[in-house]
Amino acid sequence: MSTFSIAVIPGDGVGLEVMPEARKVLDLVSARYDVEFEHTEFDWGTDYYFQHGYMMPEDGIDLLRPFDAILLGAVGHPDVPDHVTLNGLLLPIRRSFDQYVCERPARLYPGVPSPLANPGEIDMVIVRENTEGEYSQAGGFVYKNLADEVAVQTSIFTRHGVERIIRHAFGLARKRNRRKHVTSITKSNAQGYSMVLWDRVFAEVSSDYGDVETESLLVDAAAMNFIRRPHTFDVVVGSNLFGDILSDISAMITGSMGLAPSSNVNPSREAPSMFEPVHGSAPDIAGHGIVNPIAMILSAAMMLDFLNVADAARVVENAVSAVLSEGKVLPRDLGGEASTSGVTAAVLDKLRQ
Ligand code: GGG
Repeated sequence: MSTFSIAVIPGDGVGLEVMPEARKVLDLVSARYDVEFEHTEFDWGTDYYFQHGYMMPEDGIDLLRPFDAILLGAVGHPDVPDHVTLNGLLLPIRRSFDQYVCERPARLYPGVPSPLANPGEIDMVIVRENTEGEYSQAGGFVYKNLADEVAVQTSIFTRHGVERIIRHAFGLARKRNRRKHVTSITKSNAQGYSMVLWDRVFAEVSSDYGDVETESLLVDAAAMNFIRRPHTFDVVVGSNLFGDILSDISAMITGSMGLAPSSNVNPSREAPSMFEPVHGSAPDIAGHGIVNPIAMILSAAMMLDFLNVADAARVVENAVSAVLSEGKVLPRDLGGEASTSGVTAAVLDKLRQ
């Protein structure tokens, strides 16, 4: 029996509702696959912020470091600016543990309607650089709150950071063995330094992967082509900001944000990796028991893959796929009426069959 220690941070809003659902699924598969999960729950987030003035304690990173993996629900609260919640919890974890790979798969499951008229088969993974770029938090204010105030926000792109994420994307295209195709996203026509470095590194790295086809797109063209020809994408690699924006599009064309999982991975495994749904805390629907738990459940499946319990990960994905294609128990974002726990119950039923 393998035992994995999991740090569980439900966070805010619907994060508190989807996390118990993912844990039900993990409990069921752990019995069948001879693995044990030792969950330790952390009450960090905006309630913690209201009590203590920060989203997680000062030694929060040290407390998380010994764990095998982190499961995160969502962060964000209407009464706290989003830059406070994001920079107080999510981003320090990604950076401190060098989780430089963010994978955001987008698959159009059979039976799930896409808002596109002719989507074809959509099965892509967005590989988002996750520790630098536009999210580097380098900058500051001058004359803050005065009439002449100035804000400077610097994007930092290092050759090391760009090369390692691009290499990861090529490795993933080989591993998926689907279309063996990598699309690189930049805006190098307008951003003549950082994105030109990215283009150069992409060209250099691609010469080491002669078996993988490549394409380079400006981010605006990529946004258009996600709508026009989504079936042509396989692995898409982009910067922190572009990866974030494009993964909202890829989630919506495959049915809903409620289906989009993600991983934040440190491939060296020298620090824990984190698994979270792409969606945020959704305060508009939080507390009603109607949020779709599938993005969180699929994020837990990505964690199973990372922990080398790949058979269990496939079984969970197949159970979700069966529920979606059957179409009898669907959450509201997919046009159904099932509750959060009702959707999970349907997934658990499939897992038991
Ligand atoms: N599920 C995590 C969450 O709450 N994400 C909200 C968000 O705004 N994330 C921004 C990002 O991933 O960069």
